Amino acid sequence: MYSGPAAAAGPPRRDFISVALGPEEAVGVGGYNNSKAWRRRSCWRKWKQLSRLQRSVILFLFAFLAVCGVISYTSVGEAWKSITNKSLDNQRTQEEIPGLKLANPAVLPAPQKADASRGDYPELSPQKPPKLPHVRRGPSNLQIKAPRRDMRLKTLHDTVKAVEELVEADKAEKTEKSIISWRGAVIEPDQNTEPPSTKIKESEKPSSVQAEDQKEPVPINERQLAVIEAFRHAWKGYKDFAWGHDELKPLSKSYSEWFGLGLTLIDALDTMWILGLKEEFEEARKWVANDLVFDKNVDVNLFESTIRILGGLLSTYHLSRDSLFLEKAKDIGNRLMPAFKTPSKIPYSDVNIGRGTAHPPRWTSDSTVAEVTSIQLEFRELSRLTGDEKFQKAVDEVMKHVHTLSGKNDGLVPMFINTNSGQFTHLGVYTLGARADSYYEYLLKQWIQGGKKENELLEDYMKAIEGVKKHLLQRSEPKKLTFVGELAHGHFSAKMDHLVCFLPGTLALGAHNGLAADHMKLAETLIETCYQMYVQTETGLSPEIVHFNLRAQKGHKDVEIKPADRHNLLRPETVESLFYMYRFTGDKKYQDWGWEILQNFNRYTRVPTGGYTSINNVQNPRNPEPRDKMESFFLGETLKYMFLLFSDDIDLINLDKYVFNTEAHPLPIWVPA
Ligand code: DMJ
Repeated sequence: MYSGPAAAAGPPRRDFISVALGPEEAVGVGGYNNSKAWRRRSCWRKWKQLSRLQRSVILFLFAFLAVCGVISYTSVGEAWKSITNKSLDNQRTQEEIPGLKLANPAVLPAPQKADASRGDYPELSPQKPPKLPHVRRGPSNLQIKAPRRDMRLKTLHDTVKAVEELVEADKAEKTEKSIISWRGAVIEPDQNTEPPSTKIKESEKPSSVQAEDQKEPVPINERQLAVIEAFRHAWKGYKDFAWGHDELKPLSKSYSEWFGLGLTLIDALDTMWILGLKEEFEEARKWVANDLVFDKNVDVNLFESTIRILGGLLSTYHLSRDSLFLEKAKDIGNRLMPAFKTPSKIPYSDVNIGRGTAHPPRWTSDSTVAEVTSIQLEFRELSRLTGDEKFQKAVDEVMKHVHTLSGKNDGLVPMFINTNSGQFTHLGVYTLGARADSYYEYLLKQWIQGGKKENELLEDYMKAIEGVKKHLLQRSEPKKLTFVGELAHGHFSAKMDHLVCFLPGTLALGAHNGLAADHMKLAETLIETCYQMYVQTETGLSPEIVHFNLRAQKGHKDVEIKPADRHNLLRPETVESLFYMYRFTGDKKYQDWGWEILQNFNRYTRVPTGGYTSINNVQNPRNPEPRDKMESFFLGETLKYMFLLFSDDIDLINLDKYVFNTEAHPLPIWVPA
């Protein structure tokens, strides 16, 4: 090695590291001497000639290399790779959605790419690990050769810490990979972020974040295939005649707009995921990426857009892990927030999502009780995912306020609430049907979502069910069907909306979560009644509203239908409850009942050129009077619940891990049972 003229001329400089050997030491003045003693002495002399700084630096380097060597032998190679992948992914995500930076990346699970122009999405194609140049496998992967630039400058302590972080990141990535799957296999929810206000204790961390082996996919059966066929037929109509619009008008081969936000398409996204309709999903995703714009001067109903759009996007995000859907959910969530700017904090019914203004309906300053109390699952989840508390705060405040209100009757609530005073209005009328229904549903479901800790919710739910038993239950003649009627100023009415048929499912869900066993008994009797609402009509399809006979009359069935009530809107509630009942009891009769209903939908509501239609008259099989409209919930809810009902795979949306919003969009339970 060349030592330069200075080294040859005088004593070596001591302010830099030099391991250059002078000619005498290198070869030895008296000729070549390679004895051990000579070598030891020579090395020692060299060492002593070094400055203190030089010695410290060499010692430090040795220590550094030794520690890195030991640690990296086990895991650095893989971890390194994972970090590199992650940073590549993040980089891609941000490049692909310019302007859409994650507000709180720290609390978000690692997002998948959100490529607006790309048609595919990661989980649908075989999962090949991305190729990384120059990264070898195995223990020798201690990447001292090619560490990241910033790593070279780290102190030993920092390095060890960084290595530990890499190991953690690696574990997290492995877990994430193991829980992403397509329909038919386990779909694990992403529960591993914390609600902003409640810290989940280490011991309560959901099982899904521990590595879980995936089980074999359960094959799809004949009935499920029939649901897929029905969905495809409905989708064909929507695609051909209403693409990107709110609802299909299958007879006139056109569409109707409500909010102008592609309602059916968004409502159907997670159904397609669950049914395994990859191509359809991919096409719909493209539309969301390229054409779904919320910056529009349009009034939307807060409740409907929350349960269908926000709920649909959130659940699709959870199933697909595609950050596109979360970004869209954040966008619509933010745009809905002006609704809460009222004197009482009880939200207005309508919001202009482009202008950021909100207002009640033209004729009143009241909001509907079910509407203001059935947006909580979605906004709470949005807070959990974004780390932004404002969403949860706004909806929790509504629940807390309603909890304290007077005007309830043994836990039963009136149907209206004033946005100025915050008080119930139109007191004295109690129903589990329209305008109150999902208040009861969301009491239980929020309690489940939050890990069964929010006692006020449970208290209100239990009280309300007691109120139902005390005031609203009656038995019909001749079959003695137990039904849920209504109470108006002390007068019982034997009227029951089809909407009430959500109740058996909700009761069963409560019983499954440890609530009173008699709730399950009640669920069993009520689902029989709901089924009879179908069986006792000429088409085998339920009308919108029935009146039960309280007295036996010759030639009369239990169910009476008024001319104004004999329409069927393809609603999901009975099928929804059948799904819960089958999941919790395993009694095949529930599947058979659902199968009959599907066949009757096919018989009376299917439009040959594509799509299904609401009908005006369930009592006339020869002419059910098609209404020329396919509601978005037929794809979002009815067919989804059908598919799940016919499945024997309890992990296909496991009810201990997911809670369905009122539009059948599954959201993760924060602390699963
Ligand atoms: C859906 O939008 C929701 O299920 C809501 O809670 C009630 N109405 C329809 C379905 O019938």
